[in-house]
Amino acid sequence: MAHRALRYDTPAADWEREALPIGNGTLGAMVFGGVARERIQFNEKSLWTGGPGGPDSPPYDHGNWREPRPGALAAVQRLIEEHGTAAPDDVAARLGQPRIRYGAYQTFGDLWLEIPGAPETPDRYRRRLDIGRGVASVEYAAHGARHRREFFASYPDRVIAGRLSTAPGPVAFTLRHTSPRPGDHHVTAHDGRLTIRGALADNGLRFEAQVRVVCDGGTVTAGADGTLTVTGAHGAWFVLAAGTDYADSHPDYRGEDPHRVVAEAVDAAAEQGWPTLLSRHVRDHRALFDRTALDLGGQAPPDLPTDRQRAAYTGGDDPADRALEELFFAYGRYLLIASSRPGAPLPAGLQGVWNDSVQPAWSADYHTNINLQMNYWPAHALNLAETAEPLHRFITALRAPGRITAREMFGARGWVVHNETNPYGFTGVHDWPTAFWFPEAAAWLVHHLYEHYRFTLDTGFLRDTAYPAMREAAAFWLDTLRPDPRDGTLVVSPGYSPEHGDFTAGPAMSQQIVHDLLTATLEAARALGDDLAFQAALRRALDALDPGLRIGSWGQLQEWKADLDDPADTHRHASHLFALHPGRQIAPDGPWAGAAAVSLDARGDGGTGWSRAWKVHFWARLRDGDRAHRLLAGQLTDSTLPNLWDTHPPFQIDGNFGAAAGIAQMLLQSHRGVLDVLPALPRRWPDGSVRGLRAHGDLTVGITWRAGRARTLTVTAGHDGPVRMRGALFARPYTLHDGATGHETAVRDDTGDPGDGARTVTLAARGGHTYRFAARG
Ligand code: FUC
Repeated sequence: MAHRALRYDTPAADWEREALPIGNGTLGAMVFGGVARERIQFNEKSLWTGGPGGPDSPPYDHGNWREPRPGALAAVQRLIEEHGTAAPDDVAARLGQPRIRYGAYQTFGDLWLEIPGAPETPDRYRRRLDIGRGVASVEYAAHGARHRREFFASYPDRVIAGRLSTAPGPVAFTLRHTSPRPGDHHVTAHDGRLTIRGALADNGLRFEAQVRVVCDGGTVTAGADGTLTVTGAHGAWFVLAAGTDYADSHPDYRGEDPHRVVAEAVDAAAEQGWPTLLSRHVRDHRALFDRTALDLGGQAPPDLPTDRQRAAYTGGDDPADRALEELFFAYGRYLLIASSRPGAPLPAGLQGVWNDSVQPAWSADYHTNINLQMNYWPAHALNLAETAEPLHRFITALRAPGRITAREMFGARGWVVHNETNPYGFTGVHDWPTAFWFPEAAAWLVHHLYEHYRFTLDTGFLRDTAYPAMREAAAFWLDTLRPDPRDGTLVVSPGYSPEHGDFTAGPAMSQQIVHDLLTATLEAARALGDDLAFQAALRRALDALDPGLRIGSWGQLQEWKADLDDPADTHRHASHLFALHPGRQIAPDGPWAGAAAVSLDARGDGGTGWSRAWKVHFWARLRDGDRAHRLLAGQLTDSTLPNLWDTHPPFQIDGNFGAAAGIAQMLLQSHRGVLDVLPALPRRWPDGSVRGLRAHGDLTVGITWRAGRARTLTVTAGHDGPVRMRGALFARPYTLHDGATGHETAVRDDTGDPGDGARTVTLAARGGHTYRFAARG
């Protein structure tokens, strides 16, 4: 098994490429490990400019049209009907508008620890991130003493914590805060406490951070310049808490002043003492992290630094390569735990919870034409369901502003959000021609609410959270789908396949997303046994809907309803394959799979990090494990930084999450109502095991395999009910035990799957029971 740590033998010189991330879903920090100067850049998720609260003129508009535009949408629809396409520039001129007060995620600044008498060149320098415990550390020797620092972000205690120790002592340092927005806050220091308090000039958002320093022996002195200096201590530690008065409530997006919560968090943490704080953190982290483990038989030399391991990686047969793949999988889970936990003010954005800038790329926002969605692909499959809670709340909070956009722009019921959004309910449009129009985003987001139900079978969640948002998103499409004069089917118009081509009526992705939404909403309504008139309306729309699946002149799955695809086009978005993943219209042995493969071949194996990670999923769903692995290997060689962050470029975390989820997708799938065991195992992974994967139907699954064949399968059912399963394991002799009774039990043998030697069987599972299949011989 891979070492569960990233390790380096020099301090980080660069935030994006080398520093190491810690986080508790709300707070994030990047640890540099400098010897004479430790730098800890930190974030609080809701420190965002933009939105309401700024000057009255011009007021924040959520991206809704500032002046009514009667007939504008109809004119674009007519243009498309007459000419087949409309140019993005023209549509943006008619339907877009310059974006105002959109804002950007902000760094909270840096904590610096100046260490007097530190050596120029220490001995045995080690910088590590132990992802199994969630602890970053720095160690070195100098002048006959060993120096050690540890840092972590505690979810239960809502602080970032750090400790410095020297054996033999003493410990001494000076701590200060700096910010790239020097004018918007004051820093005060007294009684071992640093207080950073201010308000963003842009929107008046109030923010506060406090640091409390605690030392064992020695003294802490407060400087008039806002510093705290520790001298003569045996050891010293600090805790940092931060907050803002942001709330996800439309229209003012303001809540409680952060002072009380921040002060309480640092005081309570300081009160506890370091050992308790650390052990509470490690226990909390491991409760999530240890649920899942992947073993591909990887092995890396124990002292090989991670940057060198990554640089040497070729995606070949070397066990060190497999060790990196295992680590990348585990790191994706680590990063999700660190950047999204229940109660966090916002979900994981383009950079998770991390950002060192006041003007990050794309504002480090919430792009909803793939990126935010990809961030949460690992949440359920990788057994971290609770990390999706901030996403669920974010989606719920978009409904109020999204309803206004639906009404004002489309004259429709329901709610929408377009290509990207911010914490302030930006559900309307801007005017970047190839990336401003995407009302399908709401439908794609509620897919995640329904997935939560499919994985957990939590009917309370379905009734109270998922269904109301799905129903309202579906109502929008019931009002806006239009009969296509070409063939009478219902289509989305204007439709735009993300970041690509012209505006048309009924592009594949638009149709497939709407198909997914209407299908899921109908299923949900049936599961709840309610809403019969709405069910009938959904059924009628589905019957008339163009499903967005069409095979074109060169055998490709068409991206547009007319055959416009260029076989030489290698654009990173492959949006027309939504039906393959995350949708479920395309089955690997069904009529569209071949065309999907033709399209994917033409698009090629390149692309940005998220693009490759999506392609890992596509090939896994086509059951081509070797091709999926090739994409994963390409991501590790071309799109991964020394600290194993995904790079678009720049750093963009969706690729990390997408790759981890893609590995799971190669080993287990359940989206079509059948538990597919080892659907896309690559030849590079002949022997291995995985445990703690989750599948639809409230199932937890473990698999071991040898020489490319499953040897054991354990399935723990959360609910009573039939579990259909498919795999080569069931085609040869095996034993099956019910762990709860200890008895042998049996399955119903359904079908053989011609061609690949797999069979499908059905187990009558009992909730709480674990079933173990073991190949014989
Ligand atoms: C989408 C992508 C870009 C980038 C941006 C943040 O629009 O097309 O590649 O990832 O999001």
